[in-house]
Amino acid sequence: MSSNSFGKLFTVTTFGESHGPAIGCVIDGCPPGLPIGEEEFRNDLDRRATGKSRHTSQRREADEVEILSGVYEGRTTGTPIALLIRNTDQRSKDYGDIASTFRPGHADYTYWQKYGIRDPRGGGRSSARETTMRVAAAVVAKKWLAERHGVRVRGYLAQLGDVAPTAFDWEAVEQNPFFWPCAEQVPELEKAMDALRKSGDSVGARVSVVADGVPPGWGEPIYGKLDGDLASALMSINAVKGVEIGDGFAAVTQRGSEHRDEMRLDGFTSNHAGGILGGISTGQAVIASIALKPTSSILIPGHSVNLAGEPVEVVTKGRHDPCVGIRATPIAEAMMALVLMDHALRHRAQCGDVGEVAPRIP
Ligand code: EPS
Repeated sequence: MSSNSFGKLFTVTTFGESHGPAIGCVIDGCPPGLPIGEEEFRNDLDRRATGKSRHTSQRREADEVEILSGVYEGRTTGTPIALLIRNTDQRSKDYGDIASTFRPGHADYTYWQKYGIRDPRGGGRSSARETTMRVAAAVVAKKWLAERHGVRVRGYLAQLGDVAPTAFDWEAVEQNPFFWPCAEQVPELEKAMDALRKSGDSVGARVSVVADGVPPGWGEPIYGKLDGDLASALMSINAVKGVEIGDGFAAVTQRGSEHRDEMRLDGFTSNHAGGILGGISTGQAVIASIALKPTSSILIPGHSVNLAGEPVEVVTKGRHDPCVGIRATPIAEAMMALVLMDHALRHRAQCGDVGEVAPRIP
């Protein structure tokens, strides 16, 4: 299967299936000398993992990273970094019926049509399990971006179904299982999710990611625009159906006088553009949002067809997330970090000698 790699100078290839023995990735192009240890993967992998609250899939994976290559005495060597995580909690019998049935809203039908063969266990390669390795690879990217450029990539859940945050506080985001920026609303969300889970249905979500500290100049017009690459990377996350950069679709009803971010010597007066103009970073925060569809694996019976070409009724068994968006914040951060890392190296390769150009708007 092709297209399991992305990036130009900082490339990431992931491999593995949800119920196979292991998942993994190979990162190529990482600059040498970056200190990195297995323990540094723990935090972000735990933030993304299943089974951490009653509001997500109850599959319990240890998600222990093994660094197989590319790191010597705790520092990257510039050679390919191979990371491996063994799968430990597969329950493939839940997928017995799925082997001969296409779950509505899933990749079952399209994988079958494309390849004529598929691994149905846990969704195989199409499972969100694969996103573990994106988050793992991004631990390396986040660390380099922070150390080399002071870039910080953070995300939050910006909408859950029809509930939107009524206040915003970055401090609150890491203190609840939803990555929700308003602590006061968390009990309301818990109640809504408990009711949803009982009903057997699912709901969509919106996740926003913000990268602070990105210097001006990253991104390559015309076909390697920073926003173009971000959109592609974010859209590659399971269940994502929409991507916005900055104000995104809200720009449709705005006037130019409102949308353009006026410039003063002491800073831009707004950031409707999401920190990118002409495909190149402005030096403001880079801001992107994604829309995640409601999980297709639900307990409510639905119509489908089976391999024999007969109409069937499907009820999805297994340990599924009633809202995949709840675990998507670290994944969206990861894709933003991987794209920024790639573009940092690409900018350095072509324009590293240009240096700081005056005037620079802070
Ligand atoms: C997933 C279905 C569930 C989730 C899985 C993603 O798998 P299973 O049915 O095998 O329990 O648990 O997520 C993960 C294992 C993970 O690490 O994210 C799906 O259909 O995408």
